[in-house]
Amino acid sequence: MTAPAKRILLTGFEPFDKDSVNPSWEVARALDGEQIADGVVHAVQLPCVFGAAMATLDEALAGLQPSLIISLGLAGGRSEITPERVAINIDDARIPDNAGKQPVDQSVVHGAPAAYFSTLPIKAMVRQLRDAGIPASVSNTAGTFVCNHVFYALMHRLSRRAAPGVRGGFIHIPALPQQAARQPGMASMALDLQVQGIRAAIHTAMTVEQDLQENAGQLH
Ligand code: PCA
Repeated sequence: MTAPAKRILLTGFEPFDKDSVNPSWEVARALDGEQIADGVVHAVQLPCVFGAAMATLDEALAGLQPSLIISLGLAGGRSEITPERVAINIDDARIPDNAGKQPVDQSVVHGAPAAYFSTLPIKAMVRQLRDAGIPASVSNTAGTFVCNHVFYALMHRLSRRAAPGVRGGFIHIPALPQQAARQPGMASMALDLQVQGIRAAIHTAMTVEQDLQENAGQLH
């Protein structure tokens, strides 16, 4: 008898900042139901709202009991797929979220640690993507908006659960060409390539135990 497939939770965000599309949700829903390695993808859309995004994530975690959790978000202006290294315990919003909230210097989780590292094999993912011809780099900041908020909440939850082998983290992705066409000069990546990249990243996270020890640092 074959073992039941593991559950992979893949989240994406609804559009924000008056946009009509968010590639993070387009990628997540394109992969929904797909089998990758020995897991099956379950796509869940998160509201781009402080607090509510965390609540929706909590529901999905409780309902699915996934063994891998990857949250995706748009990083407008980035040209590469960027697995994030670290989530920080701060909400500091330059623009309002979709409920009009704009917190300044508030903790994501009061009294919790300043930061958590991703438990995804971020360097192995970047290597895998580059080898497949897809631009990728490790990012050392997920910002201080709703993406970092969800990333921090996810890592805080995982750090408090005795669930060995459960990994999680966050990947920022570029804008879609249709978004860049409205903002000339903005970097973009076609949806197909983004989907291919996230599929490869998930496969790496499902199959590579130990991350690579290769340089992905930045001077500033
Ligand atoms: N990107 C935003 C929030 C939602 C999204 O897709 C961010 O980087 O915080």
